[in-house]
Amino acid sequence: MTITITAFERSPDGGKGLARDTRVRWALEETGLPYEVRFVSFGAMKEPAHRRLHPFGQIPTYEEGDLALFETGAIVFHIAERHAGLLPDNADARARAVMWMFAALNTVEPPILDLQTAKFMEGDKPWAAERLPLVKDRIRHRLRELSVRLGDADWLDGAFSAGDLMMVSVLLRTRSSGILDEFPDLAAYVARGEARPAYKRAFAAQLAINASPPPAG
Ligand code: GTB
Repeated sequence: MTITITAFERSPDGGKGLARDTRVRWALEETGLPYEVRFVSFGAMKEPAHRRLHPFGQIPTYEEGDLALFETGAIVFHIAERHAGLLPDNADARARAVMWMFAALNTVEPPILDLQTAKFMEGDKPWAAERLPLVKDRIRHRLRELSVRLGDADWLDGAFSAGDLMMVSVLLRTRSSGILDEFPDLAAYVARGEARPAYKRAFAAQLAINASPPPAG
C-alpha cells in the first residue's frame, strides 16, 4: 500500500531538517518503506481538504490506504510498531523505547518549543529580554538531566530505537541556540543520529525539494 506524507512546499528553514516531516521520513527510511510526499503550501494547510487530514492545519500527515494520521509521535509509533527496525522484540525493552518517545515529546520538547515562541512570536514584547534567559535555563535543566541518564552510552536504552529517533529529532532544534553544544555528550548523541544512513537519506530528500525552484503559479 502506498504511503503518502505531507511536507512544507517551502520549509522556513530551507529544508535543513527542522520541520517535523524529517522525523517521519527518517522513520520510514530506517524501516526501508517506500513513500511519497505531497507538498503543501501554508495557505493550503488551512483549507478544508487538508484539515480533514489534520484538524490543526499542520504538516506532516500520513496516509496509508484508509488510514490517515497526524501527530509525529503517533505516526512514528505506527511505523515502528508494524515494521522492523525501530522497536526491540523484547516486550519490556519495547515499552522502554516507547517511554523514550513520550519523554522526547512530552518532557524534552516543550521547553525547546517555548524558546521558539519566546524568540519568534514574543520577541518584540517589552518583557521578552527578561523571559528569554529563563526559557533557556529550563532547556538546560532538562538537557543536563538527559545527559546524566545517557552517560557514556551510545543510545538511550541499548540499541538505537524510535525513542532515540524522536529524542535526536527534538534535540536538533536546540543546536542553533548554542545550547546543544553546552552538552558535548548530547551533541555527540545527536551527531550519531545524523550519521545514520537513514537520517542522511531523509535529510537529503527534504533539502533537495527546498533547493529546487518554487513551483510555477
Ligand atoms: N505536534 C505536531 C506534530 O508533532 O506533528 C506539531 C506539528 C507542527 O508543529 N507542524 C508545523 C506546521 O505545520 C511544522 S513543523 N506549522 C505550520 C502551522 O502551524 O501553520 C514545525 C517547524 C516549522 C518550521 C521549522 N523551521 O523552519 O525551522 C521548524 C519546525
